[in-house]
Amino acid sequence: MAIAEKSAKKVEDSRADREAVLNDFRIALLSRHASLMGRKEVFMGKAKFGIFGDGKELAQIAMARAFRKGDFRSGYYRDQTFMFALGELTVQQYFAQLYAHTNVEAEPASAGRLMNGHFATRSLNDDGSWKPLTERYNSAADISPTAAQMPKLLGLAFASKLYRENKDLKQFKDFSINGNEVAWGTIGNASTSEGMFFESINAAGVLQVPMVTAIWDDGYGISVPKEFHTTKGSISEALAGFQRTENQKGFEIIKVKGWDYEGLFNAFAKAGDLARKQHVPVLIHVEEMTQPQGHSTSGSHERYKSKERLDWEKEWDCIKKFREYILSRELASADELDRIDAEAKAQVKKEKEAAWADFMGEIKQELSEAVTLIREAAQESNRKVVLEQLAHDLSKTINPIRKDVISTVRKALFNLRFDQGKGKNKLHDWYEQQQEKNHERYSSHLYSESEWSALKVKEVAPSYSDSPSLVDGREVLQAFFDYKLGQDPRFFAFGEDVGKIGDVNQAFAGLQAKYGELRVSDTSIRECTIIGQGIGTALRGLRPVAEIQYLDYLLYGLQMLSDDLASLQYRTKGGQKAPLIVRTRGHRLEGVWHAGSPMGMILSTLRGMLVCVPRDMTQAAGMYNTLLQSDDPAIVIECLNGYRLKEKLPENMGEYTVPLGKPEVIREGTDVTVVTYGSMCRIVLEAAAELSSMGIEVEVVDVQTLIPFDRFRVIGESVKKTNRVIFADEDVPGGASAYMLQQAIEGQQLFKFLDSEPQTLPAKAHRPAYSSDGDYFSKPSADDVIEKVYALMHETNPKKFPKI
Ligand SMILES: Cc1ncc(C[n+]2csc(CCOP(=O)(O)OP(=O)(O)O)c2C)c(N)n1
Ligand SMILES: [Mg+2]
Repeated sequence: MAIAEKSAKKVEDSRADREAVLNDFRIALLSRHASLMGRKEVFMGKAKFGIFGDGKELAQIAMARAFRKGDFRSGYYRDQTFMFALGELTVQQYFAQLYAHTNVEAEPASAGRLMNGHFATRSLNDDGSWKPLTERYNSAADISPTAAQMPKLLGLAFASKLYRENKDLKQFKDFSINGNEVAWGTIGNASTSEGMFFESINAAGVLQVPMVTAIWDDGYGISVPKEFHTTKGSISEALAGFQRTENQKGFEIIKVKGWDYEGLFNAFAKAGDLARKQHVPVLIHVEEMTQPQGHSTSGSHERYKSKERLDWEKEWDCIKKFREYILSRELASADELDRIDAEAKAQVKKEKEAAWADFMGEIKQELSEAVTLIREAAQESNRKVVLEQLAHDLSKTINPIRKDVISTVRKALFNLRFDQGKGKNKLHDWYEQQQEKNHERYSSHLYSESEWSALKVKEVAPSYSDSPSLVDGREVLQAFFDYKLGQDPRFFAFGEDVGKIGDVNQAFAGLQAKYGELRVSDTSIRECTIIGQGIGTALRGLRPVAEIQYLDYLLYGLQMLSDDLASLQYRTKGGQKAPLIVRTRGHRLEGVWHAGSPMGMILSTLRGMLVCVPRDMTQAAGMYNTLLQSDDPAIVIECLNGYRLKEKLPENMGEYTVPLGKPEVIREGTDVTVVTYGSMCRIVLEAAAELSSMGIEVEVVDVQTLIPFDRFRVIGESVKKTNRVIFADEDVPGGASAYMLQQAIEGQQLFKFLDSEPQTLPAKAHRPAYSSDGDYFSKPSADDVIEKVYALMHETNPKKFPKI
């Protein structure tokens, strides 16, 4: 390059540099003013709660500059500046979330379903199909529990490893370009005390995945200072042993100050580079951050911070230091910076007002329609005075919310109960239309609403040759997994002992040798991050089957499933999906930790996931096939005592599917319906054979899936015939048997068909005691079923069935 050219480039560079720095300054101030005004909105009563990112602006701008298309963030409520800097969040959208605007265009992260500070980008089109993620900046959908962003972060990073190292995945360019994507995590200093933080960090070090974890260290977790949270009061010092060395893989650990503009840029650039190119996990400990407004709108930090600390925070505020840096480098004058500040403030004010007007506009429109309709109905009613008063009060509400409108309409309808007029009908119709809209606003997308919903997968029955081979149950599964691994490179399975030995019951036996360690892999013992690994990879278009070795150990992963996976489609209103399948085994074997059947726990914590309880491995394989063609997340609980039982091997492996929510009548009968599932099916069938010899014909219904539950009224049809029903299972009293009773009796309005009280037959309330006797005295046996059914028949006809 000629000298003249060189110096021209230098001028060019410094201009670009100056403009970039001033733009960063503008974004920092935009974000700061959003925080300051956000807090005021809460105190004015326009929003219920606020938590803001003030004091953390600079590091987030640095992180945004190192972030590339295709990358993913998994972070927490402080990250507004990062989202602004990437252009993935406007100030108006930010305020729309603060107000809980239910319109998805206005508030794309959660459509008003989450309180402010929960960031997310939309990975899906409106029809549930994927957008090309490699052309986008991606943020996983935040959740509130501290550190719960970490397990999924591991999975997001692990996906890059799979995309890079498995050549059959190179074709999926919408999801990854050669595994070049970095997963960026953010977490507060105090949240690093959580077990899942340590579990995720350890797993990332073992797996060597491109995961950059930035710790925003402001010295506190609400009121508690970091000495109470972290050994040595420093997470980077506590984790120093994770530092990689020349000879040993591990983490790169970087320390930087939250007010050091250049230091932050270098730290994040270096971290991004290392992770992206070499798949080395990196930890960035960002110290000396502040909280200018305290933790949240729920309290004031003057209560627990000393005057010295508060003064220190003022002095070391990152925006103040940034300003000093710009002035010292003479990149702009004080006047120029003041002007940028004033402009940022004006912009925030304008966008905040637009967000409020938009939010209020919709509600005011509904309010005005309701007032008009109540007044019209009042004219024809002898409750005119009351109704007019209701309409009047509603019309005068300051800052009305939707509840004010709908509640008033309902009160009006209570008052109109004796009226027959047109006005009442119009009001009623309007109310019903609104309730449909409100269902869509507040209750849609708990399950997939796309064309790939598991409920829409075509049913194909298993077919058998004239003389089918009789094989161990585990071999049926093995045949299916073999088929699927060969058919879909996105499908992979992992968990404790899943790789080399092909799981403790050998359904994957030999498949690692055939398909490689990336497809069928062993993990360390870490249920919580096994689930996170599944969620993160599923968020990036892969089809994981994450194994929890025994159902009793699901508890370790349950929190991730409940808080994250089960709520994902709901809390993003269909903006993200993670069709993870959790495979586990339970119900009946031996002892307190290998024979549990905590189905009620699953049912009440995992709404949003499908819950499959196959009675044998043929049904299980068919369910996996259904699920792997769908985009719903699910859990499949196989029968722990079923792997060595003989089953007929279907001929059309990989083709046949089991429809979800369709119970099967596995024995016909006329006297009593026994509804059950899983390992209890065999026990109830055994009892039914014995009862038949006593002159009682039991109809046995296997529900097959608890969610969805009997979409075809199979139980109802059976009860219409028998007029008696027992719900039997191995859960505690009031657990899944009570759930089935509620779903069937209330859901299918079976009360009128019953001649006897509906009953449940669960296990004992305690955990199952060890050994065969422990099982017999803890869980329902065939004898218990016989007694229960017989007692019902005795009550009906004591002559024919005398007391035993
Ligand atoms: C599992 C769980 N426990 C408690 C809380 C309540 N909580 C919310 S934020 C917070 C403090 C977090 O502090 P830190 O990680 O340092 O983040 P900071 O707010 O300081 O940025 C607590 C205890 C929570 N959200 N989740
Ligand atoms: Mg903190």
